[in-house]
Amino acid sequence: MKPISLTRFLIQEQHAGHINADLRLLIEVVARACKTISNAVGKGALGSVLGEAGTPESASVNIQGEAQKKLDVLSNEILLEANEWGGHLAGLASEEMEHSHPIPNAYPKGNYLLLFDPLDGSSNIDVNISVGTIFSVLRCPDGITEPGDEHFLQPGTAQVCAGYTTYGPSTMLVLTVGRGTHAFTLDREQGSFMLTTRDLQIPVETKEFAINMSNQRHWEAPMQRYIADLLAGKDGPRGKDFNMRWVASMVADVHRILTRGGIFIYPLDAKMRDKGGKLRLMYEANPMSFLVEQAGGAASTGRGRMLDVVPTGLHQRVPVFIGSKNEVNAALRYHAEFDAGK
Ligand code: AHM
Ligand code: MG
Repeated sequence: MKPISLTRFLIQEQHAGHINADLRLLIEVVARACKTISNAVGKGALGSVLGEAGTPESASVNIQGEAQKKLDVLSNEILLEANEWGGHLAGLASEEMEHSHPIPNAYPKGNYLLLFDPLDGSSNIDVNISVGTIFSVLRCPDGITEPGDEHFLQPGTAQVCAGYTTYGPSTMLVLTVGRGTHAFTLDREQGSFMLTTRDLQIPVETKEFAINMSNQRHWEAPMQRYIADLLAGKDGPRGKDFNMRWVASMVADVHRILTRGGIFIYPLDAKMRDKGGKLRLMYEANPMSFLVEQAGGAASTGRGRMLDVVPTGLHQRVPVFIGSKNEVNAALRYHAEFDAGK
């Protein structure tokens, strides 16, 4: 079969009436920006892009109090610059910016809002392990031409498109516009993303989990019990042996799950209880949940469907349980039983 480029795939989606021209342009622009980020990531030390942003005397810190890497800042600039002038957006928001960024009046404006984590898995940049970009697309509410933060606060069910790019041994773009989840691989010679898997399907059952075990002593009681039962293997209540993986790049962990199943968990723990969790709802949990649901998986906060969470802040954090449906549901049962006092 003739290979299908992202451009051709999107034109087919547009002709079928599934997306409009603006959304097609938006996705193409994000994909192009991701290719630029992929080039920067790929150069590594040769491109002088590794290490912390700022100076040794004054390190650069983002709004969430996290030290910024040079590549965090560069990737944010690449996405901002690429998306500002095309006429498809009303505003942007990013993990690296305190407030949303309305499209300047000098440029034409569109009806979409774009949110992104420009470089997810920052702790892996300097050690040459996969990192990625995550993005989510919402509609700008009717009649709003200069959106503020509050206009981005829509539940995940309102997303019209979500995706991520993983910068690993190959660069891949994984995308949904609400009609399945599809994977594209960057052909570096051609400079084009090519469709390599249509309709990814996450196996319903799994024997693999992903969690940062070093936080175990800080977890809530139902999490302690759930993971203890997984670790007990064949002889425990779950009756099977489980394997564990943790890349510490959500993009890479979720990509593995979209490919061969599994459950990814970043639960609430005592250290971050006040913040609500570690991962961010609007540009990490929601887009990943949309992609995973569209691939037949499930995504939850441990107590409810992720996509139903009504957001209260642009940088709001949530606990995340995402992946193979039966395993996500199993984890939910432990929480429900605990909450019911069992
Ligand atoms: P980042 O967006 O600042 O890179 O943080 C998010 C990352 C996720 O990709 C990953 O799952 C998690 O943080 C790893 O956290 P930890 O270092 O606590 O294991
Ligand atoms: Mg991130």
